[in-house]
Amino acid sequence: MIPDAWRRGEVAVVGLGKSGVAATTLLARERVRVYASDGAEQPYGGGAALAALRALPGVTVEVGRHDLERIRAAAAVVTSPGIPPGAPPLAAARAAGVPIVSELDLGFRVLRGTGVRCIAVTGTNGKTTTTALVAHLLRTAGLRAEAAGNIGRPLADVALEPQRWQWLAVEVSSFQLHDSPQFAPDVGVLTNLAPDHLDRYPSVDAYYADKRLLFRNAAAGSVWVLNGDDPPALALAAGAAGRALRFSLRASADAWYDAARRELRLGAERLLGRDELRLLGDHNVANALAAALAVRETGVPLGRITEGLRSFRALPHRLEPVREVGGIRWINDSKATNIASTVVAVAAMDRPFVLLLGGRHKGEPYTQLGPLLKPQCRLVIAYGEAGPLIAQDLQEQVPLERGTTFADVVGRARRAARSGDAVLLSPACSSYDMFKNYEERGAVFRKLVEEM
Ligand code: UMA
Repeated sequence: MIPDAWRRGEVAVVGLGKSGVAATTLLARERVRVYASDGAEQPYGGGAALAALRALPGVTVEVGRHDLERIRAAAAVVTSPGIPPGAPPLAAARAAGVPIVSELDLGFRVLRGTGVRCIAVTGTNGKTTTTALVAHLLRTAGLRAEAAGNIGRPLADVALEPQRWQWLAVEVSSFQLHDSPQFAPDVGVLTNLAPDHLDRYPSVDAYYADKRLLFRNAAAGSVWVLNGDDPPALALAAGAAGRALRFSLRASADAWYDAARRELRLGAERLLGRDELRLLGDHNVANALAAALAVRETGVPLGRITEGLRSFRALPHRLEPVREVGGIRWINDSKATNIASTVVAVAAMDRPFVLLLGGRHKGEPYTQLGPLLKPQCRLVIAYGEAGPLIAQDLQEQVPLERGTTFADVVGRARRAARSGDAVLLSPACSSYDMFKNYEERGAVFRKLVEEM
């Protein structure tokens, strides 16, 4: 629950995107005084949300600056995932000895009191699909379950509603784990580990260290669902209290893919055939196995899990087939904001394809994509801020063109692709040079394809 010290003083909420807006509203409901600030003149949360916050008793809202004096004097700071740990308001709080907790931790503290149980999903890739799968499987089994966290709905927002959930499927990013001392899921899933977010972390180890915080409150009753094919993921969980279960695409495990029979299995039991799972790529088989294993731990019978896996469809922006035009399949994988995700998308291609690659560079070289692209990639169209770097890294290895605007990029793809091909938007970069976020990038792609 909320510490008494917070009620005696004032809590500073830093950042007013979705997380900050929900955290402020929740604190106000818990009768805590709040100073909520955002460094931008127009925070992500938007005008209507801010007006609603201003109307709450005990809440002061400031945009365009953070009052560092006021933050230093706060009883605690509640931070949003998008705020780097070194940002001035957090540095000021830390220097003044003010405890910093994440919005996730705040939401969890309040929700724990309602008795809801929690399956947390983290990892570099596949966590959103796995989280959505977990929620879908639980609901198919008739349980009251909700998906929350990095997938788009802050935990603090879930804590605000009167609805009593039995289970939460919570996607947690490394950013959210950073300041979450009390977060303690009943079941924790680690999908995989690969370098990411090198624009925010000084090293891959620093990023992995935040991921390891999933296990910080591990107890004898904890259950960990781990990727048995991913040595770094297994190493990260080594020594954590509780029971570890593994999923694998390669060998028999607690959940595994039997390649010879083309079926997904839970130990000795058959879940369903590969063709019954309507998702592209082996990585999605791994996501399905992870979700099945986690949900089986809640007591859902196998038949219900199979039913849920059969009825699940790809999420928007994640290897999402948009449309076929003139025999060309257009695929929106805008969510691929790092090289590991693009590698996964390329591996899922079962036909020649044109690849749209670009956006804001995140630190890793693109050269590693070359050998994977050679067999089937007809053309790479490099665009955005990262365009020159991508061209430099790949032009010796694959046919490559430079695009300008996003419409120009899509137009070039249309001219280059032939009937029977795919056009894959899997940019390996963040979208922030041209778009608000990856969702907007995917939506613009979809619109251009639908207008064809
Ligand atoms: N800001 C300041 N001061 C600073 C820096 C930033 O005030 O020094 C402000 C910005 O002006 C902005 C706000 O902080 O208004 C942004 O907060 P935020 O980026 O945390 O945005 P939210 O809307 O709260 O969204 C966050 C997650 N965003 C990030 O992790 C970057 C969302 O994940 C998540 O869905 C949401 O909380 C609900 O839990 C998005 C994401 O991109 C989808 N996640 C990354 C990923 O998946 O790779 C980790």
